[in-house]
Amino acid sequence: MSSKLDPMDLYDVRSELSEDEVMVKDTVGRYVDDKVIPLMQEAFEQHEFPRHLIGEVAELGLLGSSIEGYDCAGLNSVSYGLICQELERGDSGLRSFVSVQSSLVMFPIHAYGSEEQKQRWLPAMARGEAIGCFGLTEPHGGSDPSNMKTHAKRDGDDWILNGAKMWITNATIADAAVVWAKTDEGVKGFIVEKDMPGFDTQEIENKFSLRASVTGALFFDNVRIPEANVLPGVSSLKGPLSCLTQARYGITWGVIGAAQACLQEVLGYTQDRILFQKPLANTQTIQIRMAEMSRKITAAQLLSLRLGRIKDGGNLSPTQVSMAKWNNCRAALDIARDARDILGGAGISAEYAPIRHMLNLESVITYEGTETVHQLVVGKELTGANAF
Ligand code: TGC
Ligand code: FAD
Repeated sequence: MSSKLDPMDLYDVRSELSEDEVMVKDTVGRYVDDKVIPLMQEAFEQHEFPRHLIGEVAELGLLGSSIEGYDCAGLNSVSYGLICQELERGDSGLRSFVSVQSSLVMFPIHAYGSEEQKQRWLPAMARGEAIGCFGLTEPHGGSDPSNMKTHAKRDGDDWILNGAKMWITNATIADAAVVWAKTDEGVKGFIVEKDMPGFDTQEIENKFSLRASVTGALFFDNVRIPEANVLPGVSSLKGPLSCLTQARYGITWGVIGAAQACLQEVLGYTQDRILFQKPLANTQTIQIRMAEMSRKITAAQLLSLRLGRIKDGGNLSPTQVSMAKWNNCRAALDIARDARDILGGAGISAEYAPIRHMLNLESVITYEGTETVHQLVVGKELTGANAF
């Protein structure tokens, strides 16, 4: 049987995309094939984020791509999703960089910042000349940010910030950190600049996951922050949680790319691997396993596309994002683990993509709300009972 269906897109999701969306997908896809995939194995092995990619993704308009104005591309949500998908087909580390810069740093400055803050940071961040990070998680427990200890007190026209944040993407390379802290006036967002006295960062070494991404800790010891660096538009946990909704949405697409890279690898490998006088691809169990991968990818694609259309329609519920973040991360991680196994011994080598994606996805299923957090968000929606 010869099939005309695209093995990476069995339900022809591509035909549901507008011309502009197809152009975004193809442009980023070509970039990832040419410039990203060839260097990711080494970057992962070297435990290094390839920083020269920042200028390239900026040049392509991928930073803050959903923002209108401020030198940003003003693309719709489906396009942002497709960008995440194509980048993560290369590596979750690069997609993480773009997620954090776009959804967790530029989004809150755009949504809650003053005009002066927007003018100062957004164009520079879109060009990749200023890098941001997002500090919400603290060492004592990230799932429950309402229990944050980092706090700020007014002192004349300034604020004094104390505390620590942990597991922060881009921590040591950021020019500005959007840091969430408790105050007497509610949870507020502070733009902490890298040279402010009392602000320190430390890289987290020895990660076995997201090795091609910078992760670190932030420390605040009586950091004096001028009022001009406080986001005026929000004073509650809704501020940081609304940023998470943006980033989680992108992740639902991103992990599809990682899963596609794994399926692509085993589709090729099993054609060439001859065992018991026939290609591995001709055995029933291998076909069932790859069909399972395709089923999960297809379901994830349809979920994210529908989610993107809802988001572009302006009616997105965080619960819907939780469902897709949970489903798609679980699917991608299961696919990566199974692809690793189908490669046999070769599957433990970084020369093949699945083990790198598998290790990365262990972070992706944990950050931006663990699987359990998203299951309990859906559970709360269904029952009305808060089980956290
Ligand atoms: P809860 O009482 O439910 O809500 C407080 C207020 O916030 C609103 N809200 C949301 N708004 C927008 N989006 C969401 N996802 C929202 N979730 C809640 C809510 O309506 C309420 O508003 P209001 O007006 O009534 O005050 O808050 P809770 O404290 O009970 O928390 C609920 C829970 C557990 C779901 C939340 O704390 C949570 O999501 N925890 C997980 C934390 C998390 O995901 N952290 C991620 C850190 S950033 C990160 O991982 C970056 S990785 C980057 C990368 O490299 O890609
Ligand atoms: P915990 O909250 O301590 O959870 C531990 C376990 O308990 C988990 O399995 C969890 O599911 C489970 N659990 C929690 N609550 C319940 C419950 N009620 N019932 C049952 N089980 C429960 N954070 C940022 O702020 N900014 C970043 O840029 C950022 N980047 C990251 C990059 C990487 C590589 C990683 C690994 C993390 C990053 N994070 C970032 C942090 C991430 O969001 C947290 O790791 C995540 O939210 C989980 O928090 P935790 O690690 O403290 O685990």
